[in-house]
Amino acid sequence: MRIDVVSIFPEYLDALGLSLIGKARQDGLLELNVRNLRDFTTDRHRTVDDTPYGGGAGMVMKPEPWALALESVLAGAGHSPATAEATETAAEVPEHDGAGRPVLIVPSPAGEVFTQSMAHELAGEEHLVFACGRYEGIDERVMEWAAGSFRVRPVSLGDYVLNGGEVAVLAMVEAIGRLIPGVVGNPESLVEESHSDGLLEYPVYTKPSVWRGRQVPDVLLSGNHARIARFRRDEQLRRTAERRPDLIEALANQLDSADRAALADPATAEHTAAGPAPAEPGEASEARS
Ligand code: JD8
Repeated sequence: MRIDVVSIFPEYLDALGLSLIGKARQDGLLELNVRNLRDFTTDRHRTVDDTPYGGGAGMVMKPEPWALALESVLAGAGHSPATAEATETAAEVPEHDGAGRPVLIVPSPAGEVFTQSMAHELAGEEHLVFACGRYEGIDERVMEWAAGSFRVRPVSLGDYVLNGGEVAVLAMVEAIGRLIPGVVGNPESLVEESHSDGLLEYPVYTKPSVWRGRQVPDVLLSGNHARIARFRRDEQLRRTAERRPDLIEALANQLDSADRAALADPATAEHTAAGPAPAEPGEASEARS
């Protein structure tokens, strides 16, 4: 997969040189290029913003530097930039609905919310381009113009306001990049994680089995895989019902009787999440403190 990012703070994306994504780039599983939008300005002050038409607070990002930067991305990927008339008639996109065109993701609080299923969808693409806005946003005509050469998708990370698109791009590139075959060492772990089965993931524990008086649920020490699987499923159901009832709603017709039992009567699940160990003789247990 090829990823291009355009930003006025290219250093923000340096984090994508670390960890799994950094290794995927070294291993050639992912090619990622970052361009500084200011390199596509033509004035000596490298101006990328101006006042908003219609008034209002803040500044808006100028269209021309964006067009020059995105044309450079297309040229870099061997795509011929769409000619003006092509953009005019973007509506009559050739019959193959432009599947060959790169996807231009424009992070925006006004975008479609990013999800794990969108991450899977985008992980199947050859070429993703991310346009990181700042200020009050990018002149809207840029997205209209870009539709002649890209499949344009405004995407939001979630219902809160950031100062720009860079943080959203960091999150999206990580969520998408780790789904590329070979990036995550053991693909098994991709199967078990949150949102993979519509439920939040179960709690995890490691040594020591008693830590500061707190025991690991002993079912996990039992070696009985069926009981362990049931315990974990019940924990997933309980957490999801508590923290994300909307997800339980969405899964309603996929829950079996054991699931409903766990949801109906939390106590049924064995040894719910780790609690204080029974007090040693003479030792006052925290719980009572
Ligand atoms: C891109 C400029 C800042 C937004 C005035 C604050 C995504 N989930 C998300 N929240 N916010 C963003 C986001 C914010 C951005 C830009 C994405 C470009 N800003 C603007 C409008 C209000 N300032 C985002 N993805």
